[in-house]
Amino acid sequence: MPAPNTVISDDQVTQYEEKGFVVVDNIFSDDEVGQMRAVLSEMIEGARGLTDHTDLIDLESGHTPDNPRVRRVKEPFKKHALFAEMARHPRLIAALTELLGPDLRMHGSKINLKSASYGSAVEWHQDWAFYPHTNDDVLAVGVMLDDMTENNGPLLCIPGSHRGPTFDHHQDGRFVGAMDPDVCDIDLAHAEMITGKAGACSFHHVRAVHGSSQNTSGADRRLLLYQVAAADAWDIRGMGPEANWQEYTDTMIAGQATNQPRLVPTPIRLPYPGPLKTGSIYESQSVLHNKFFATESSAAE
Ligand SMILES: O=C(O)CCC(=O)C(=O)O
Repeated sequence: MPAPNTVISDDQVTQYEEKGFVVVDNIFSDDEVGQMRAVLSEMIEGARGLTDHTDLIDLESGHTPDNPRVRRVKEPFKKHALFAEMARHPRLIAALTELLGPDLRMHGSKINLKSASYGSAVEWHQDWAFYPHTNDDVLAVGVMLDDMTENNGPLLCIPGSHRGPTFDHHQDGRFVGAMDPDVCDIDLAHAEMITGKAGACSFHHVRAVHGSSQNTSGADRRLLLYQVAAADAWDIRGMGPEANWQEYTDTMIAGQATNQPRLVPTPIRLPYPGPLKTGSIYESQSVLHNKFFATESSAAE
């Protein structure tokens, strides 16, 4: 494994700690990005003919069986050996070790396709509202499978929000996986764009407020998201990996598993009562009365 400081600098670690997010270039080579794109293409071939979401594929609202449109591939880490291998890539592990320590567990994974012209927005939220843990040494890695630019619906993140409250992600008494932009007490105008070249990775803290607009540009924005936790951060929902020791150990990507969670006081709101619509963040957010990001209906057709 390369020395950590050859992958992520001290300044980048400080930026992550202070802002709650950072981008590190060149974690993956062009060849590795090409391999991931090729496997992704194979995975979404099955969308033709589908009339509903599956446990692998989440469909855009404009999808038809003859004109397939995929919004998300679910749990690529578990569903294809390449994505399990890339999660253990020495350069990625070196960066993660600096940010979370040496013992690392894959909590979940997904690929948001955000295709050119119509790829869906993701409303403002904190991942912490979905899966609070016993401590907040938890983050999401965004592996850029395309260049993520200011035009193709990049991640937007509010600096410093990882040190603030956990906002209400409920509407009419049910979890909807999004904050009401008019009610939450945070200045969304302070959002910073997270951009980078294919092969770069973003790292955003589990409590950081983030979202992204619809992709109305002509360029795809495929983003592989690995949700990584320090091994001693345990999902407190009771449905998490702690209920299954084998799954917990199988999802370790570096270091040692532990049955001794580290408890750190943090602001927590549980995602209960659960969402009316389940399956993905897009589904749970689809019922929102007050959306921040515009949806161009022509683009979604
Ligand atoms: O793909 C994006 O732009 C946002 C991803 C995200 O925040 C999520 O899927 O939870």
